[in-house]
Amino acid sequence: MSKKHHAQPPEKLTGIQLKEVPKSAVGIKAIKSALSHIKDEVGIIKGITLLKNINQKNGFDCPGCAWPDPDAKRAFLAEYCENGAKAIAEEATKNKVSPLFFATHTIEEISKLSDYEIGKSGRITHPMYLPEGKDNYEEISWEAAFKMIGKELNSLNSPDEAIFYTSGRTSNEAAFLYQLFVRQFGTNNLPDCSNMCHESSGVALSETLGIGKGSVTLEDFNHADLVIVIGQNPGTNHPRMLTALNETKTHGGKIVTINPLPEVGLINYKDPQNPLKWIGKGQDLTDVFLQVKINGDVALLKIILKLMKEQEDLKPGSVFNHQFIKEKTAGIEDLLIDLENYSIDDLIPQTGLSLDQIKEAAKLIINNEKIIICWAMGLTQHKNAVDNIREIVNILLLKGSIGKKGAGTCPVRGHSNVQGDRTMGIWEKPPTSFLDSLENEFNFKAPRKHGFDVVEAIEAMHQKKAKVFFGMGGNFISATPDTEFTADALRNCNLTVQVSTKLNRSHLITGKKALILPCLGRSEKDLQSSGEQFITVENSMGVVHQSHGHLEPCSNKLLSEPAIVAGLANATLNNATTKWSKLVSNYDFIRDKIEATIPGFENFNERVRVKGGFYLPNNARENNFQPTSTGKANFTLNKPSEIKLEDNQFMMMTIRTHDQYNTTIYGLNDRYRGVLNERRIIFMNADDMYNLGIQKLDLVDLTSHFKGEIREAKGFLAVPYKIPNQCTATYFPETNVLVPLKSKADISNTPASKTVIITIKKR
Ligand SMILES: Nc1nc2c(c(=O)[nH]1)N[C@H]1C(S)=C(S)[C@@H](COP(=O)(O)OP(=O)(O)OC[C@H]3O[C@@H](n4cnc5c(=O)[nH]c(N)nc54)[C@H](O)[C@@H]3O)O[C@H]1N2
Ligand SMILES: Nc1nc2c(c(=O)[nH]1)N[C@H]1C(S)=C(S)[C@@H](COP(=O)(O)OP(=O)(O)OC[C@H]3O[C@@H](n4cnc5c(=O)[nH]c(N)nc54)[C@H](O)[C@@H]3O)O[C@H]1N2
Ligand SMILES: [Mo]
Repeated sequence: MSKKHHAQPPEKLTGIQLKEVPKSAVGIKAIKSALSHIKDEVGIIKGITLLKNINQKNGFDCPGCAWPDPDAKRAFLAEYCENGAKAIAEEATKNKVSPLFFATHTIEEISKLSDYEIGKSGRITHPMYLPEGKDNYEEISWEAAFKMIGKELNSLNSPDEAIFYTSGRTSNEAAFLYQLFVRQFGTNNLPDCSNMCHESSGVALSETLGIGKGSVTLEDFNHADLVIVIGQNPGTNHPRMLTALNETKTHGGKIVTINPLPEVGLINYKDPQNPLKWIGKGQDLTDVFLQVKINGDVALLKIILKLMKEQEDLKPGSVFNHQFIKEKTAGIEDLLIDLENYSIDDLIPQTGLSLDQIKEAAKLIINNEKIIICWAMGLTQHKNAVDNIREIVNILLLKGSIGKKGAGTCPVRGHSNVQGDRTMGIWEKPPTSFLDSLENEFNFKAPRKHGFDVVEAIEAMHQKKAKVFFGMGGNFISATPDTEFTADALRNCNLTVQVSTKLNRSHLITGKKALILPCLGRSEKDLQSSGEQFITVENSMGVVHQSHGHLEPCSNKLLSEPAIVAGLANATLNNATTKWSKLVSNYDFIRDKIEATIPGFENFNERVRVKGGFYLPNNARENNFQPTSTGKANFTLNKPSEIKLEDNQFMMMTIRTHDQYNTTIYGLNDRYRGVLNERRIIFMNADDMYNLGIQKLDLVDLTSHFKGEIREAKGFLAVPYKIPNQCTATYFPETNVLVPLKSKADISNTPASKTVIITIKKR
């Protein structure tokens, strides 16, 4: 095993300030915050050019989130948000991590820094190599790096001993080439960040509706009677979604929010693109707020289903859409019988709500037909996460609220191209039809055995069944659960390779040997032998469009991700029939191959050149559920949470602050929750604090409990907050050490990082 550098951020506190929780999100403060990040990281002149180009039809796709851009009108002040601006500032930063930086800083030294400090060191400028037994990275040529990887891969006993991870920023072109290379090498070991993110949504939606993606378009928000936002914090993570919710309200629709926290962004909002609205009261968004307990959602949704049925029984035809149910769905009888097994009285305590509150929301569902339900990690990262999402689908199906204007499913994706990566075949469980078509087009035998997902990959490395880890983007050590276990897993590898833009902890927790391959970012020009290239991405609503970088690359040693894959393939595969270098010379050639192998990409090169891009086919949107097992939309039977807390135990959800992008820490504030300059905090209910004798800002240690195992994280400040009792919240990655690898969602295998059972001890 290689040397043990620090896998977790240091325990050091940074000087907390608590402020009142703001009453409104976005507005002038958001603009000020965006400009200050841009000014500090990039400089003002370059910064303005950058902001002008984000999400414009001839500009580049914001690397922030996957929220779609309007089809027609783009905002006058440019289509970005505060957090998009921060994402850009982070990528276009003036700071550089050069070979000199690595020569003068040991890995041990860097690993003692916080993730905030590591990230601020800047963009990586050269390919770097960490030889076995050394503690400093050294410069290496691209050629030597590729050769080393090729040699290591070819010396494995089986291709299944290598793992090829992907994070969701990778373009369609890079992702397609990458999975092709991995399958030609001979494995389906293609875990990706999706395994920790919306995998539960994909599983639930495929089973019930025959497509793993959402069904609505942005336009639908203008027509919805009711939008339900459950388990999601768009004010921070998808700020441009607030504009869509505002449209719903302007058109007379209502909004129900279901969340253990009263997230400000959902309560009230001031349009950043309309300076006249920066002052004054702002727009109230949420009509009904249900402050559910963590993991109380199935119980809550079941009560709503029961209330719907009660009303339908009283006045048949007044609630359910019988024509839709009869023509389009299967399994309603079983659902209605199963509902009888539950009583509202038994379910209520799990929700932490009163029946009257729930009735208010149920009434809106009962009385309206065009309903959109949006969700994110608050639903997908639990043991019964798939049940959460199937229960949502049950409600929509009873109402016939799918496949029509103003209605449908809206899983709000995270990374800007995570959905596209899956479409391109970044999947450890590829469908047979996809592999068949790869084989036909590229004349090779594709492996058929399913590969490892993220959790299985960690287990395999820990058991030394996998020996090479390759990361196409992302920050595996900090994003994954069970930090110390995962660190040991990575240390067991012979070689770990990270394709990255910025320095992160995954460069420090390595195998015996390690490589860093620096790549171009979204905002940078991508020059290949035939000239400047653009890439394509797919947003959360299935629109495929171009992204074109405008900045000079931060170093002349960077390669694009497609070029890195080609280098890798040329150095690894013998007798390759695929002309990798030719494909990379002009990305149109890659797009031709995508068109030839993946349905929905007809005339890809032509259609993607039309400004704004094109929609991929979506059977659920078209009201066709043929692809499911029954050929119809399926009702399902779902179970409420089975977690029983002991009196001294708490449920902990690990969430994002307003100043982070997953493991990239932009700053130390969580402005919308009134916490400044500190990340090591735990939000607690004030009564719970009183009962434990804990006062505001007392220092506490956390212990997680799972099947007799314990894990510890020390040194967190207790912050009283409006959160249901026995519920707590902390920030990841600091508390990932408490998330047991084996605590994961049924079927989707997603780490249950929103239901960590902990005890809290005052220092
Ligand atoms: N600025 C910024 N943007 C981002 C990201 C980022 O880190 N920063 N990350 C991107 C990625 S990859 C993703 S996946 C998305 C994540 O977007 P979100 O899912 O919004 O992110 P989280 O911070 O995980 O927040 C989860 C929300 O669910 C609530 N919640 C937790 N547990 C439960 C529960 O049991 N029931 C209910 N009803 N609610 C619950 C929490 O209170 C919180 O409001 O954002 C993307 N966009
Ligand atoms: N406890 C807990 N854990 C979680 C979550 C949670 O809610 N709670 N959320 C989970 C979720 S939803 C997700 S999606 C994962 C995220 O997991 P990852 O996708 O692995 O992590 P990121 O932090 O998004 O990756 C950031 C790194 O990507 C690199 N990068 C940025 N841009 C580019 C680029 O254009 N190309 C390349 N090659 N590299 C680039 C930079 O070096 C940066 O350091 O984390 C998961 N982990
Ligand atoms: Mo995500």
